[in-house]
Amino acid sequence: MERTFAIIKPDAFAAGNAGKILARIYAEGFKVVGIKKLYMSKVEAEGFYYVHKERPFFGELTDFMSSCIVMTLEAEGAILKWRDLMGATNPAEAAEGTMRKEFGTSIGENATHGSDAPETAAFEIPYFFSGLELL
Ligand code: FUP
Repeated sequence: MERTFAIIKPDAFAAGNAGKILARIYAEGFKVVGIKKLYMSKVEAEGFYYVHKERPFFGELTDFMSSCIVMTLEAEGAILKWRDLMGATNPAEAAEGTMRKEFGTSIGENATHGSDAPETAAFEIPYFFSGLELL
């Protein structure tokens, strides 16, 4: 079993799509081992996305990441499985049936986040969850 870190981003949350995204997560067989709603501060978003700090969209991205649902998901091959269900970063390029195709509106407002590698998941999960929240 593998764990990955997932976010329902502010655009999807505000549009009332969190329930539909969660329903897909369960339908695809993930176990939701941690879940909470939070308001990410600018500083927290900057720490989370530090790998992108030199990119031109960093300011916009870290302003945008505010009211979110953060999750830790578990499944066989959870990292790739959730990346596949999310679809391409740009909703315009995402495959039919993926979360970003269905619920994303632009490359910045793309509905969901998912860890892209085991090392990323190992950083992202404990960034938002303590061990006691993942029992
Ligand atoms: P992903 O792993 O699919 O979320 O994509 P990236 O790590 O490349 O990008 C992280 C986030 O930065 C994206 F979800 C949205 C934002 N972004 C932009 O706003 N513009 C870009 O050109 C690329 C990424």
